Amino acid sequence: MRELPEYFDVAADVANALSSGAPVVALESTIVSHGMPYPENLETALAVERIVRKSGAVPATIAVVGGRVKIGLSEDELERLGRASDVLKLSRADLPHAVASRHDGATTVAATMLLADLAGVRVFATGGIGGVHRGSERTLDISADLYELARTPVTVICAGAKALLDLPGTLEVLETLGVPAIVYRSDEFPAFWSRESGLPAPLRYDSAAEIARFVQTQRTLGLRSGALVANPIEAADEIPRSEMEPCIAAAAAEAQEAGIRGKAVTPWLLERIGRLTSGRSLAANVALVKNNARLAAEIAAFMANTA
Ligand code: PSU
Ligand code: MN
Repeated sequence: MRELPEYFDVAADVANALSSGAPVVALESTIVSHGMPYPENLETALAVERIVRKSGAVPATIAVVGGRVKIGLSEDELERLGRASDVLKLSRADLPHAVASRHDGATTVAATMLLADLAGVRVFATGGIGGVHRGSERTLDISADLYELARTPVTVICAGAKALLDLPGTLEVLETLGVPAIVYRSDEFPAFWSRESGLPAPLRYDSAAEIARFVQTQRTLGLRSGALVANPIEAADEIPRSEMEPCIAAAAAEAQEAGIRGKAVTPWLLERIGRLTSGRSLAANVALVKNNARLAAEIAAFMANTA
């Protein structure tokens, strides 16, 4: 394992797996503190860790607790992040503040990638990445997740970008930044709660082995960027696009009306859409994260074999 700053705590099972070359899957914590209500957030986080283990990899949920960077969280720490309302939402820009001022902070996709890379974890499962917000021509709100994917060599397994975003714009920016967007077993880029977005898959692979080989080739080409793997939600769990779209439009209009800005936008919209769908969007969100954890563990196993 690499030399890490004093304020890093790497869980024993994660450290063992990393030093023996066994597969590890990073998991984020913003989805716990800001993406889902309690207790569903905690139940989901624990269930996702179990799925990663059952699929043959070691889970490493990443967060900042009392200013210490945790690569792998205890159940008590997960509970603390799931219950508290004063947990910071940490992207790349906020990370040093949380550490230096000894705060609790949940890491977004961007911050989780950055910390996973420092610790030597190369595969990361989440729900949906941040992206280009609708109306970005006015607000310039584009998630730091996209820029992180461009510069940090971690493979991120998600269910697409959250459909409340501008999906064509998000794919354009990924292409501009040189981030490969691979869709697993579909010709269409998925829209988080829905399998379809109407947008073609930039790249398609049908097996974890092929994805591992792609990432290996990125490295031998000297590319230091990450890769995005979009794993469509299972048909049985999805909410069709036609049903989601009116809820998303209503929530987005209300957010604008209420003057919601910056970091608050994504958590606010997720909560509002949860209410508008009477909890169905939350159930779909839970299902897709579990689905991503399984695929991530499989990819991590192939990557460990070719390390
Ligand atoms: N995926 C989910 N729920 C979430 C998020 C992703 O299913 O809450 C979080 C991720 O942490 C992602 C963040 O990085 O939302 C994006 O926030 P923003 O748009 O402010 O960059
Ligand atoms: Mn933003």
